[in-house]
Amino acid sequence: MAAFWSMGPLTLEVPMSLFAKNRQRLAEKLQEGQVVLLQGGEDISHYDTDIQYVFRQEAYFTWMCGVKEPGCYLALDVKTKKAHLFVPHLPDEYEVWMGKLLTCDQFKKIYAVDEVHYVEDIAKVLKSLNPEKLLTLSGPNTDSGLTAKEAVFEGIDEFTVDNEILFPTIAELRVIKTPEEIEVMRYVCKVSSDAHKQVMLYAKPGLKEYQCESVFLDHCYRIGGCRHVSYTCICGSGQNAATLHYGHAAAPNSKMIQDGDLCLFDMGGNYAGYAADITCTFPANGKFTEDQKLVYEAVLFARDAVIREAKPGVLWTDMHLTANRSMLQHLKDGGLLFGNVEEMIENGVAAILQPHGLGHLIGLDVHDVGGYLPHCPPRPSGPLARLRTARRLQAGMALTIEPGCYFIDKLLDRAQSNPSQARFFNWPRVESFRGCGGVRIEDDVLITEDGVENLTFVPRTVAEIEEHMSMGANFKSI
Ligand SMILES: [Mn+2]
Repeated sequence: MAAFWSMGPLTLEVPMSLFAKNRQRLAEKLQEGQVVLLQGGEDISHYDTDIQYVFRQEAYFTWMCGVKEPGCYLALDVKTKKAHLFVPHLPDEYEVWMGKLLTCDQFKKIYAVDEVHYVEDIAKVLKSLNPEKLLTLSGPNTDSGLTAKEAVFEGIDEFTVDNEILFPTIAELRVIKTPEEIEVMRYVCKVSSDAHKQVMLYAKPGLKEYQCESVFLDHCYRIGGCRHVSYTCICGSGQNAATLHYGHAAAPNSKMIQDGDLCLFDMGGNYAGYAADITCTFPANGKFTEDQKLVYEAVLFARDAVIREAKPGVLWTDMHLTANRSMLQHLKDGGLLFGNVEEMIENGVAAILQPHGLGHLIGLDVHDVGGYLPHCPPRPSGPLARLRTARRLQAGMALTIEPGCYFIDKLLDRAQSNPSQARFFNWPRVESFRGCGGVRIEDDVLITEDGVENLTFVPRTVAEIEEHMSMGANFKSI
């Protein structure tokens, strides 16, 4: 029987051939005589205690083999295309605490790799492969500024190591998703979409934000088998919707939701390492006010414009501007802004209302790798500098499309005191929106040969949201 990873009946079976294909794609980009060596993640303790964080595998390692245990290495011999997995040789007494220890042979079957050895034999085994070069992974993550973890082991000094070839090669391969990877992304986006729909049914004034978060986590895990979410849930209601990364330790989704609040909930499950990243904004009481509708539809028009225009060959920076134009035009039509939309963009008005980029690559990392590789357009300066990539779209890329409009006091104050921006705002009208938070609409999409496949299935128009919520706790006892 073919090997697969799953969380049991009714969850997606992820075939190990997905990872074999990734190794195959990598080997095709490299030279005979090269041996790739990746080191997986390690268990991390809470400070000085013997309690560990629930382990999450490092994403490049997942991409190569899907191995879920800590403390492993993977070698890929380019000449033979053979994958050698190295697992920790755990002492027998670990069985008491961890259950039966797997043999190398069992690991080989579970992960469908060619050979399995113990980590202690790594130098010996690699030597027997006689590599001209050992390729290790080292390079910058352009979102975090941190560096990928480079493999090390005792005895590595005896090999010729190259740590420059591998990083741009794998990062580029990770940008283009295979059909097998797309299946997993469809699944995790569907589970996350359904979880958002459950939250919208459950939400009502009088609940605390974290109770909504809890419903999301429950659905993703209980129904979808997603043990993890892809990032800390952002569940902002009312004014908190204007805090882009609300939900952090100092603001743990603990406000009581009020009648009249908009809820901006940005949450995404994670399955087999693959991330979803979806934002829904909806009125807590199930009915938009006219003002809420105006802002919501400005953002929705921006999303719709990008979905219409995104396709291979198009620059992501142009998609960002397309979204800006649609949103600003709609706000102008609604009486919030005055003047020429192009002049607004030139003067940075879009970034007052939406201080973040249109979206980002997504995959094994929620802000996925490959945004600014050496062969790609560099990070723009000015208002587009926040974009996590400036690339031209290609079929097989997965991205988020997440325009937003927020009423952030600090930025509005800045615009008000800057004459080149202040002249575009209808201040009496804009002032009445202060404190109302904001709107973000975030979909996860796949770039296809001729456009976009939206992997997100949640109510999006005002009518769809109100209809969905009419079946929920505001209107029925559920
Ligand atoms: Mn996102």
